[in-house]
Amino acid sequence: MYKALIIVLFLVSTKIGAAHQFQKDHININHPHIKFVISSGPAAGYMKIVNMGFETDRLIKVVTDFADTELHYSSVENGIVTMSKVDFIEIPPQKAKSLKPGTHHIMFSNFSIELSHGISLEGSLVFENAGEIKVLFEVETQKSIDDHTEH
Ligand SMILES: [Cu+2]
Repeated sequence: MYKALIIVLFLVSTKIGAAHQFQKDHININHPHIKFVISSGPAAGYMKIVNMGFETDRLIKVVTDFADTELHYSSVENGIVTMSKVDFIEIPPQKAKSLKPGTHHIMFSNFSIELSHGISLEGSLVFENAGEIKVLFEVETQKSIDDHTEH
């Protein structure tokens, strides 16, 4: 009985570790990662942001020392993908917002480092209410089979 319980607890904590998430106040950042095609970039950043608070919060900027960043929104019209810069990404209260291909994402450009699959890069997400949240972006090639984008 005890043995089974210990195994269950171990599995649960392992799962949390593997989930790769960061939290501050009411904001939880799940699996921040950067997908690249060529090692010099540009590359897009994706993650799931959960707002457990009772007020809307906004991601207003991303700060790194390895690249320039912009917040982007992409949409498809008549089969053509258009990307445009946005001033913020809104996270409604008690909701999760996924930054993923085909919608809001972070655009990284002018890299000062070479991207390679499996490395982690430090950065900060700045929110209007929650303030600065430090995260580690996991770097993945676009071809990665282990695709967590839909999380
Ligand atoms: Cu973009």
